[in-house]
Amino acid sequence: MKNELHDRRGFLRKSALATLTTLVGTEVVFANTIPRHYRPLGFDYNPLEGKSPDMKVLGDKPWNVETPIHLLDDAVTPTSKMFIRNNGLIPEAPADVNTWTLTINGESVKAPKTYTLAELKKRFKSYTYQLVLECGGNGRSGFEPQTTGNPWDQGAVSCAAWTGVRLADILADVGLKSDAVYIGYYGKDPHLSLDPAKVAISRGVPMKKAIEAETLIAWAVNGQDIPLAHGHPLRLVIGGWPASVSGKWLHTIAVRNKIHDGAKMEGHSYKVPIHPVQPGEKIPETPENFRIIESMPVKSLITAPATGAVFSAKRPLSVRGHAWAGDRAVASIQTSIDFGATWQPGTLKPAKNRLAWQQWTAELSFPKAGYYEVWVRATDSAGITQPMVIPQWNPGGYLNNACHRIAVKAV
Ligand SMILES: Nc1nc2c(c(=O)[nH]1)N[C@H]1C(S)=C(S)[C@@H](COP(=O)(O)O)O[C@H]1N2
Ligand SMILES: [Mo]
Repeated sequence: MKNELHDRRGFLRKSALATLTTLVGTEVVFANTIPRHYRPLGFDYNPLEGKSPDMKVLGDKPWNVETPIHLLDDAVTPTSKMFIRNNGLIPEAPADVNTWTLTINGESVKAPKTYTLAELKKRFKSYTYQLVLECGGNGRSGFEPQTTGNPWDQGAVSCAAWTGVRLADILADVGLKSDAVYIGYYGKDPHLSLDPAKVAISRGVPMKKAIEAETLIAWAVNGQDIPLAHGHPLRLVIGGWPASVSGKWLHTIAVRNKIHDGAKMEGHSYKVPIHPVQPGEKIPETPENFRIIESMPVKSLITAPATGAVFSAKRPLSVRGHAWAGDRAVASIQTSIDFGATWQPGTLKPAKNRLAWQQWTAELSFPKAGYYEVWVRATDSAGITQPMVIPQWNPGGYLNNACHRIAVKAV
C-alpha cells in the first residue's frame, strides 16, 4: 500500500481507501472529501501497544517515546522498554515480509544489486550482538538555554540483542569502487507532510564504521521479529554512534563517494560546534564550524533503585546500572553520595560484546538518616570521564553525558 493517499490528480487512491477502511473497521463515509495531504487519524498505528505502561510519550506526530530510567534495569533491554524515536510517520507493515527488498546502489557500487529479505537470510551468515542505540539528543532537556528538538531526559537509550547479517558481507558481495567513502540509508517511513518527494531522514556513516563486524542489517531483536515501531521488517543497526544512523524500515543503502547528503545530514542536525560556543550563541552552520557526531561519549545510568527510594540507614544500599562509551569500552565507574566531593569505585563487568553496555554495581554506606543523592560517573578506556553537571552547550542539544543522579532518603 502506498502511503500517499491521493493520486496526482488529487483523487483518493483506491488502495488507500481500502487500507483505511480495514484500519477503522467500517466504511469511511465521506472518503471522497478527505483533503489532499490530510492523513486520516484512523491511519495512526499505536506504537504503545506492547510497551510498558510507564513509558513517557513526548509526542505522537511524530511518535517519540522515552523510557523512564528505572525501567532500563535489564542487562538486555526488552522491546517493551525500548524508547521510540521517529522523524516521520510509521509506515504500514508489509503484507509479505519475505518479498521485502534491500537495494545497494549509489555512485560507488560497481553495479546496483537487490536482495529479498529471504535471500539475505539464506545467503549470508547471521550474527547476534547487543548494541547500544542512544539518540544523539538524549539528555537534551538538561541544557540551558533549551534548544529545539525533543526534550529527552536520559531515557532515549537501549541495549537490545539484534540479529542479522553483516553489512560488510553484503557490500563485499555487491562489489565497491575504490572511491567509496560513506554509506547512506533510505527507509520506507513517509515524511510528516505526506509529500512523497520529501524524505523524513536519510543518514549514514563513513565506510570504516559501515564495515565493522557489529554493523548489522537486522530482522530480529531479542529473538523476535523487529516490532513495527522499531523498523520492521529490516533495519540497519550501528552501535555506539547516534542512533539516527540506524535506519529503520530499510529498503536501500547507497554507497557514496562523498559524505552522504541525505535528509538530516544538513544544517546542525547531529552536529556539534568544533570550537566551544557560548550557551545560546548562534554561529553559521558551515563545515568549518560544525563536525558530524560520530562515536557517542562515555555515559552511565543508575537503574536501581529508582530515584526517590527510601531505605534503612543501618544497612548498605545496593545500587546498580549500566555504563557505555560509544566505540570505546568503559574502564571504571565511581559513585558519590556527597554531591561529587568524594568518589568510591564500583564493580564493573566486561561487555557481552563490543558496543554493548556494561553492568556495574556498588554497595553504599550512609553515615546517618537523611537526604542524599547518589551520583555515578564512568571513565572510558581512553581515560575520559563524564562531566559532573553539564557538558558543553551546543545548538542541537546533543551529547549531554552529565553524571546521572538519583535522590534517596535514609531513615
Ligand atoms: N527510517 C527511519 N530510521 C530512523 C529514524 C526515523 O525517523 N526513520 N529515527 C532515527 C533516530 S533519530 C533514532 S534515535 C533511532 C531510534 O530508534 P528506535 O525508535 O528503534 O529506538 O532510529 C533512527 N532511525
Ligand atoms: Mo535520534
